[in-house]
Amino acid sequence: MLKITEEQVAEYRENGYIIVDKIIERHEVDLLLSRFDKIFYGEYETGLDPDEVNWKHGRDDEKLTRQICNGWKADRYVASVILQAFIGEACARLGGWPGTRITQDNLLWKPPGGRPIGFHQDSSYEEFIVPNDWVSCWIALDDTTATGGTVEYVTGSHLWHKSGKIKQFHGPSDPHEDLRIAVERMKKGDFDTEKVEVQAGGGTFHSGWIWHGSDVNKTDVPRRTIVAHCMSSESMFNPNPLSVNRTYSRYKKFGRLDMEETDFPILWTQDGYASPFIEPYSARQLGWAE
Ligand SMILES: O=C(O)CCC(=O)C(=O)O
Repeated sequence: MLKITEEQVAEYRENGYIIVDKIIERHEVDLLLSRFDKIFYGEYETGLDPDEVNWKHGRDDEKLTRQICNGWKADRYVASVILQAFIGEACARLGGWPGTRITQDNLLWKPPGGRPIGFHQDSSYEEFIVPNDWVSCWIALDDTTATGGTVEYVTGSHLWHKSGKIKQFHGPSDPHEDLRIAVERMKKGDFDTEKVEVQAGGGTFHSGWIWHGSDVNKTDVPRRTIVAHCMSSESMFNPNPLSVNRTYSRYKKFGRLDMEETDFPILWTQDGYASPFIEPYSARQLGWAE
């Protein structure tokens, strides 16, 4: 079971990400791959749509990187892998939090020839949360290679200024457009990037403020990934009406800023708590309505 060390915390603080050889087991990788085939074809095990379906078979461009957010709500097999306490513990340790909630999972599928994801800072998209600081656990479901459109980080860029949303997230012809503007603003002459090459089951943890994206998949095999985008267990909705998120602010209750565990479950806290429904739900003993 993954345990984050002091050295990894120091590396994360300096670079904005760490690479980990193994996060989940091979049988969990195989389980998720078998669920990808269903979810991206619109077959939802719980009967509930994921929060975001940015690509659907037959509806969208075959060359786009396919993306679904909060697949765990649609599929309890996905929940059984991505809602695990050790992922929450690792994120809390890296983020310096007392505990971890999941904001959303991301299922990503870049086919051969699949187009880029524009370079961005995740937390710019999380303005509806206070504080909007994410730690994300990015897990490869295929072995990744530099030419295979794997994720790429701009080392140390989590310490740059906070930019807003980028012009084009999905399939831009110039994935570095907004990154270049950030680089000019920071007066950075040059900077280092790292393309993540790991075996299936391995991956990374990255800061919500690190600049990252991914290029075209130039290989003849797909690159599939699942990401747990996590926040502090103490996060609240942003009371600023200008910070509404069209999908996730719908979970805010009238007159309240706290977040419901049903929508944003707690994976782990230092006091030994996790949302009690996760285990029976992942074990398929409970359905959504229960
Ligand atoms: O895997 C990718 O191509 C991008 C992933 C990403 O943007 C993220 O995990 O925040």
